[in-house]
Amino acid sequence: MNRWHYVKRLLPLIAAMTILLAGCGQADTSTLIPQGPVAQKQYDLMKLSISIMIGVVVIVFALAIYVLIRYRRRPGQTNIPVQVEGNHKLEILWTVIPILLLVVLAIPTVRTTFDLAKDYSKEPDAVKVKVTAHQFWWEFDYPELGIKTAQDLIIPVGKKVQIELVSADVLHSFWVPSLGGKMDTNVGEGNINKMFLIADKEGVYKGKCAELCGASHAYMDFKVQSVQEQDFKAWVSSMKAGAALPADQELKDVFTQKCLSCHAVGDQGVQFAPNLTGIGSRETIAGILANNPENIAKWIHDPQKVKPGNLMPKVDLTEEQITGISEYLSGLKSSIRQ
Ligand code: HEC
Ligand SMILES: [Cu+2]
Repeated sequence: MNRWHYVKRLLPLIAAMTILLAGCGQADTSTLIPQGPVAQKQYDLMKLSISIMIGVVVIVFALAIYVLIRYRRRPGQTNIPVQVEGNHKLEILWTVIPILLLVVLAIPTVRTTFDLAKDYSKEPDAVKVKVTAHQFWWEFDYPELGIKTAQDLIIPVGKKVQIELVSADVLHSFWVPSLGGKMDTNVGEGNINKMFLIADKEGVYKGKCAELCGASHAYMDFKVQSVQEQDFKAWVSSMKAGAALPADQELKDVFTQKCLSCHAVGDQGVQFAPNLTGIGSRETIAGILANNPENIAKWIHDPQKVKPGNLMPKVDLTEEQITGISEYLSGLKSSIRQ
């Protein structure tokens, strides 16, 4: 079989890959479509380094192909061509050029690295958030504002959000591709990683745990939602206003006994599991299910089926109680997505 036959057979695959991969970009999840200055700087570095690498590859390959053709062994040739080993000019050339390329790459890389490592914890205007990663959910604590939430990180547009990262159990990694990251969350208060994010526009940006952390690592999703400043303030007030327990006395007792032993609603309960204040307004349930009463019920029915290995057990409840609690939770709105 001649060699072009292989190339012809590969062509459709290469064409299909090109089309498929070109379709990857989505403004809410792609590092290639940055939505804020941090992501933009990271993207600029990627562009610079990839351009340099492409330049090197093209030139080296062109030279190699030229040499292969130009100096190939011709029919009847028996002598060895002139050798250039130890040629000073060439050796200096191919030492100096890579050094120059590395300098060109190093200057913006070092500058950006220091820029992005700035700590705005003392800046009054920055919003401070302490992020705690858990198997398999995200806790967002706003110490200066006195609120705690989970799964959806709400931030004001255009403001610096200074983030402290810790883990409650194993190593995780905080990554919002279109805004910035990724950075590990370490175990122990002595080992806090810091970073900041800024969102240019209003929007919902998908986040991921980027470090294999257990059975449901792939489901450890979260969102960053950026809203206008006044909407952010309204959200903070609505979260601080707390939330009522179920109106029905029986449901209230069941919920208090069986759920508030781990969860919190308003100022009631325990902070072991996601704080459920405002859960009715979140994008998702448990970070992955669309937010509606049916999915809340599905979650309560069997949390292990949705997210294998997570720390919420199957709670013994009647069908009626599950429906009642799901509707109650669905009604726990914050000022976002009423
Ligand atoms: C032993 C502790 C525990 C108990 C008891 C418990 N949960 Fe959970 N719950 C968790 C944990 C841990 C998670 C986070 C799971 C994950 O996403 O990995 C969770 C998640 C949830 C979520 C999703 C939260 C979110 O942020 O999207 C809902 C809703 C929920 N629980 C409702 C309930 C209800 C209702 C009850 C009572 C019937 C209950 N839970 C009892 C530990 C508990
Ligand atoms: Cu994780």
